[in-house]
Amino acid sequence: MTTIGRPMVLMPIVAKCPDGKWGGFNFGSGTMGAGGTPAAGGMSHGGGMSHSGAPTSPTKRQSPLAGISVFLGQGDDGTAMTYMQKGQKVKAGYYISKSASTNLMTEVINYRNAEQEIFVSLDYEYIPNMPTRPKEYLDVGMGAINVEPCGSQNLKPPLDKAMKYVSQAWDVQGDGFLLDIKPHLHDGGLDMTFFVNGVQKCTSKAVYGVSGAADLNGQKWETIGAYTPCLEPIEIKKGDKLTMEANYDLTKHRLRPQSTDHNEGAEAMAMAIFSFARPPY
Ligand SMILES: [Cu+2]
Repeated sequence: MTTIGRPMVLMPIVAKCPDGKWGGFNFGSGTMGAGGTPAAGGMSHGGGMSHSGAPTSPTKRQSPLAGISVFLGQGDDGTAMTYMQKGQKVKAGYYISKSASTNLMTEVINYRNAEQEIFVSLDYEYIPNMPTRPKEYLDVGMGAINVEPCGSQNLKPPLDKAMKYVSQAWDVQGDGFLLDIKPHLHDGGLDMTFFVNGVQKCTSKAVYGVSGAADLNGQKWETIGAYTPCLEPIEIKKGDKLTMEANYDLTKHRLRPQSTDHNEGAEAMAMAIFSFARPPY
């Protein structure tokens, strides 16, 4: 979900690839709007996300998609997104002026060979009556990091054993806080752990079966419906290294079916979505 009329806070987190190019998912001027989804935190299932773009400049406020800013990007139902929780010391918020308009883009899969009516709904909490952006609140943007920033985002975990994916280091190029970092895994994923300079900061677990189990060709199929939250803001500073680990085990949870032929064996993914709160540079 985006708002229009507000420049996006660009992510100061980049991955340098062995070939000298820059990895995905955070977008500099070269990658944004180049055919993938413009949603920095959004899922890019099949989006053309190359890893050839210019690095994000933490000092450059203006997004190439001028005046469009990601307010919310989710890959899964069931887990709220939080800019600020009760008692949080880091004051952060996404300011929406009364003249802003919003835009929603969504992608759904229909596993039944029949028309279905769907509803997209959003519950939100907000602080009312703020005619201007309060200076004491850090500005926020949305970003994402991926375990394989230099390769394909589509993973193929083994069918018969557990598999741990460890990311290369992502380089932090500006100071701030990661808020509410959460995984985006596909069915089969168990959890994801985040590290700053090798120090473990949080583990988030996939929660299966939130909306019950489906019957798929006579077999019970539970899908990921939520993640346990990482609610403590994670401070990051210029020069820090950010890494992540993702665990898959297809002996515990099956992959979701392909949308094309409904056979088992769609791809897996391991990325993390977060809000980034930063002081003015
Ligand atoms: Cu995905």
